Amino acid sequence: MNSYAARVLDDLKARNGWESEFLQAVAEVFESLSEVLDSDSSYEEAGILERIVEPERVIEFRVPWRDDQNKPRVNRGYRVQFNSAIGPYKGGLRFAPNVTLSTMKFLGFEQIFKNSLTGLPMGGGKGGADFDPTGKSQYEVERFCQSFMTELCRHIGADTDVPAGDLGVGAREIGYMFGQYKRCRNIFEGVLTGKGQTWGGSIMRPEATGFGVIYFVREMLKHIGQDIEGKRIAISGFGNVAWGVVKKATELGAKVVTLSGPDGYILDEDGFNDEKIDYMLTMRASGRNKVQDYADKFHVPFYAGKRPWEVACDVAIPAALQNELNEDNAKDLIKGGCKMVCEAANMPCTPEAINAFIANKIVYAPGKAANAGGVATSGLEMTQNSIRLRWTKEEVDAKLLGIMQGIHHSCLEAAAKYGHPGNYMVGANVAGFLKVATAMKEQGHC
Ligand code: 2IT
Repeated sequence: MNSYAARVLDDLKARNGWESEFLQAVAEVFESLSEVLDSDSSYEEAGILERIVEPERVIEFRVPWRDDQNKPRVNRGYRVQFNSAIGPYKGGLRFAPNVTLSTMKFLGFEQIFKNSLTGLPMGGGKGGADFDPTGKSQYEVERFCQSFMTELCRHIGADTDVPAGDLGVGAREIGYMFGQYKRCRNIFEGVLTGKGQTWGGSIMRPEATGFGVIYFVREMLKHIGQDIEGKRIAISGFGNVAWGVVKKATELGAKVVTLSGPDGYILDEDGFNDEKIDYMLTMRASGRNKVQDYADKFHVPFYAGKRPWEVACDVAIPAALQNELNEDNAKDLIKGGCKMVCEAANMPCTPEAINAFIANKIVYAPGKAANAGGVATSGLEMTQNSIRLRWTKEEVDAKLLGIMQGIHHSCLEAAAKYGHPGNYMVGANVAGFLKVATAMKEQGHC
């Protein structure tokens, strides 16, 4: 690692030692920046790294609500407004029991570079709460969302900070939060993305993350002279991102054979059809968080407590959680003949797993490049809200495809220019960083 980057990282470790996910995300980016920093001292002179690891603002707040038994409950809410050098803060809200400030900071940090890669004017932010939606009633979720937004509404706005969904936050939660924002602020504006289709939401936003991932996979395959048709794909998760991945992969003639949940994974050798794809939505809406329901319904094998990476595949797409795919899983994939790993979740592969892929010449794409189609389409939703127009499916899809092809090109170009041809991780980190760092330098020491 470049000595300036190493110094800033050591200092961060000394001060933020317990924020392990955040430190992991920073270390990966800094590692990738070696050649950039070695060849140009202006980043150090402008103190870019010290500033870029420090969120512009962190908001942490109490979220009091009552459950269906009228029992008082309290959760911890967050919004990390990380970097606004190239646009208003933009990024999702995650409701999950394991959310900590470290989770929010790692996701917010990743979002800076991801949003930069889309080419759209969006800064980086992330938020959420340690609220567990599993088993909660619709009314509990509604009361929680209203309480959460009662505080958050004073910190966000269409030109300040535009949240969206993430794990545990879908169209229903965005609806409850938008309604509460409007009551509190008396403004109807594009303050959240992933809105309903009749009140400002962009067509295709629900599918966009997964579609974008498959567009990216197709570009990577094209680059090595291959076609996506006929490819056997193993994926993890069964939520919004996995749903979009399965839908587009199936449409393009690939065969997805797995899904996973906290309870284990299912193996469906027949691949997916419309009924099975729609059933993913039913499983998600049930709030049970169990993928075994799929196995029971379609009579396919279920492997309790296991990960899907032991299944032979051509392409693996982790679409669930950070650090869900470790070195042992990576070795299983390599043994099973996997040739490409494309991250649909944020930071799902551990650093050891990534090293194993690169050492074994597996084509590996980081989430900040491959899953940027979601936030990119959020950016398109913001544009439509600003111009008070609604684009057609064809218009949005064409723009999404163009953005994913643009990201693929930027990654390869930056990787080649800085001495790591074909390395999508280095390429994504460098290309994402350069745009933000240039803006920060031009805007002075702020
Ligand atoms: O991780 C992500 O990029 C998201 N959760 C989507 C963020 C957004 O603002 O659409």
